[in-house]
Amino acid sequence: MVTRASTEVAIIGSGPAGLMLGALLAQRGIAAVILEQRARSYVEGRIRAGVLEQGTVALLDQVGVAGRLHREGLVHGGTEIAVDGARRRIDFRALTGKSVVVYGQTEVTKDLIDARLAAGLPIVWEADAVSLHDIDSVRPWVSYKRDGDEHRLDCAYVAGCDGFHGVSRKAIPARILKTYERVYPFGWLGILAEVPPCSHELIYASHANGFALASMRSPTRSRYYIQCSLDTDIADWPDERLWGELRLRLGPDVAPAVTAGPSIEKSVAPLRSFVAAPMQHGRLLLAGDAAHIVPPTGAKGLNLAASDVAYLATALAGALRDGDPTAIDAYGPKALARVWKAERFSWWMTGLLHKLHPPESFESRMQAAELDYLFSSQAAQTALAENYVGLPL
Ligand code: RFL
Ligand code: PHB
Repeated sequence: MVTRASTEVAIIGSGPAGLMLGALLAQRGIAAVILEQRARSYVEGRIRAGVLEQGTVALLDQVGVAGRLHREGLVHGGTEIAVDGARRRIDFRALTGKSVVVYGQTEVTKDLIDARLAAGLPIVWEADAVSLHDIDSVRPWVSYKRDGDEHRLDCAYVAGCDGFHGVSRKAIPARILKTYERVYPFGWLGILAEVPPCSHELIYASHANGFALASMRSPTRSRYYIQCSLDTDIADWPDERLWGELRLRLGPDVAPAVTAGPSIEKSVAPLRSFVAAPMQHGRLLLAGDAAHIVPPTGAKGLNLAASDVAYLATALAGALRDGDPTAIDAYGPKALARVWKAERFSWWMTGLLHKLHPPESFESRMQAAELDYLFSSQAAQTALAENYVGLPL
């Protein structure tokens, strides 16, 4: 027996894209059901991004879930770039008038889930074998299994917010979907620890041994990363070795401020740039990591998910409330224009700060010249700052 239900928008995935879209649609009186393959505890436990652009904060404000963010989030008016220990502060506020907020993706996700459930809006956890049907028609539907039972959800539109490994993008025929990709020949080894951060702002460090990043989640919780090879085995990186390498790469001024402590989480993430186009096919609309991936260097992944769904909510409201189906067609091109600029910035910042080239090569001299230019030119610092704080929505 198949249990049937219907809604206006079937949202696949309860990451930041799916949850924010759900909140924006609810605000416009549009019904949506979120189908998530994982359990709530798993979704709420995933450690990922940490930096929110002002535009992302504004969206969370708009949907009324930014209370805790404003209490606990750390407002950063700048960041530091360190090159072999020499430091330069990029003053976001002076250069752009804007700042960013350090508040974990984990917390954003929890806040959105709590608000959605408190409002009595549906999330189906542990939805297995989610599959999209008839997306070329005006009556698409989604099938899934839960506890072994078969379900069918009829809808007007499907929002594919199921991340890079989800099923939605794969539902677009290969002859239509074009993908653009760069896989970087290194990863990031990350550590989360209950220790105070080494600085009140983030430090992005370029060092002969490779990139390092000092970040944080709160005044008592630190998040650090180092560039590592893709075949890194975390067993080879006991906490003490990792703290030592961080101190080395961050430089002698910062090293004494790095408080070591036991890791709460330690993992290796590969770095990738990826864009899939178009972001719409028939009644299927992709948003967030389902459509594009950036390397984390520019802190853009979560923020792009937010800008996508801001555009998507407007497009869906145009189609479903204002009777203007062409509103949907505007979504993909508008989102992609912003996505490509964030891809460019993330790729540029990755190339600027990572060890990529042999020491005496032409490319490594170009990289050194670019860093020197950044340190000495206000125009170059402004270009970094305006991209980092987020291009306009
Ligand atoms: P998400 O967060 O991946 O959420 C997708 C959701 O869809 C669910 N799902 C399915 N549900 C139903 N059926 C299926 N078949 C499904 N397949 C998947 C998943 O369980 C999940 O709940 O995508 P979204 O919403 O687009 O949000 C994007 C952001 O999460 C992402 O851009 C950032 O977290 C990227 N990212 C980072 N970005 C930064 O800016 N800074 C970082 O430090 C940073 N670290 C990271 C990251 C991404 C990582 N991934 C994807 C593995 C670290 C990691 C490990
Ligand atoms: C993080 O805190 O996890 C973080 C911050 C900035 C980045 C990437 C990750 O660019």
